[in-house]
Amino acid sequence: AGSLKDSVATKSRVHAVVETSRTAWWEKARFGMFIHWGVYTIPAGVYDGKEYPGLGEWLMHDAKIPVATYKDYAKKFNPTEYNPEQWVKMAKAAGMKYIVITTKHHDGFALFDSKASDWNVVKATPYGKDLIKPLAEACRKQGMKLGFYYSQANDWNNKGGAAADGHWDKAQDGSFDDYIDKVAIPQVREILTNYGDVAELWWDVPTDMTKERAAKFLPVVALQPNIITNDRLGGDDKGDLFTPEQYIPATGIKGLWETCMTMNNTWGFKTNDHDWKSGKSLIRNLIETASKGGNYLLNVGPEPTGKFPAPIVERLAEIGKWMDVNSESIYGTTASPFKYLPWGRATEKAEANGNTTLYLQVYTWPTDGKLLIPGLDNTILSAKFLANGKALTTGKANDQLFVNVPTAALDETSTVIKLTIKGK
Ligand code: FHN
Repeated sequence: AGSLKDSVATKSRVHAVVETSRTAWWEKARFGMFIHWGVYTIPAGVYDGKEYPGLGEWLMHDAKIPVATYKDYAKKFNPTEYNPEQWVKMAKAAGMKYIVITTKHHDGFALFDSKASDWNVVKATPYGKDLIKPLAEACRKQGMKLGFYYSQANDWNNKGGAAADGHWDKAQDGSFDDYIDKVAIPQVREILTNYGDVAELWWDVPTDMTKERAAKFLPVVALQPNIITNDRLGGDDKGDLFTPEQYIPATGIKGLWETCMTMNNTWGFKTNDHDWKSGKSLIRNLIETASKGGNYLLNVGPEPTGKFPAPIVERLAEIGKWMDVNSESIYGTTASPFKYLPWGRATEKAEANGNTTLYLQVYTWPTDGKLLIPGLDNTILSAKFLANGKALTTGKANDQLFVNVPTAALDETSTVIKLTIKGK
């Protein structure tokens, strides 16, 4: 029999992650937590008595809130329930291996102590303390990698910052290059200097960013030689990561990629967005993404108090229950070798002994109890439920290998079958 790769339709891409020490953790991680947090959680989608339909963190722009009015919200930002240890614990329990937090979003509000602008949590809020520092400490303590989102171009409060479709308040006007030189670059230096190792740098919305302006940031990024950067700095910088957003690419991608998604319809907390995706659909997104060789960055929008909204806590726990017994089928796996499986997806792991482990991610159970694996020619050495190790028998009919399985999952976590097959 040919190798697994020969026998199934040729892969629509080559899994070309360059295994270097700098990116080795990436494929092992597969699952991270995005956190969007800031002053926009105070109005939380409502301005002047009107509910705005857009993203919570875009309210200042969508409602054209004047700078002075928006800055007043900071006087109410006092996250007394902020508990970064607990945040990291919840991320870890869900099976997440890294956290990416907005250190400064488009409203220009810095969640860290910055000398480059007083529009920050220490100077502008009653809370008066750096929010990033304790999170970095909690991540270090709990072995969680930490990444930083930084809105390098859009800044609707610091003078001269870009605004995707123009400023609405004269107080925002100023030189964009002055903003880059005096706010953005110094702040990127602050976040890459003051909080220890930074695993990922998440640029976003490169409005007005030219090659020359983008190039100015690179010597600062070099302060963190092992950092992985995304493809949104601007200019012709592609970074290390392709970053589809709110969707999973139809076919696999060459190299490192990460899709980021929300659990409802907003990144930043909104009082009235209750359109939550089910835990099951979030687990499916994780499986789909890993089965194409990508990472899943799932967003949390904490409330202004620092609490995670209850629906998010519930979903993180549900994902964690599935990951407790199935994470081996996600971490350190590579994309499915199959072009198509009628009943679900697969992830793969090459074993040191030359054999291959296949994790069959079953969504639809066969009514006849025979899970056919089209295109698999290799000898099946063993088959079992990953969740409880229960052995399964296999067979072959009309030249198609199959696994004998029940007609439905034993429970909501027994959805993965671990196959050991001979060779590649
Ligand atoms: O404009 C931002 C948005 O607020 C959010 O941060 C997302 C997350 O990927 N990025 C931009 C929209 O693409």
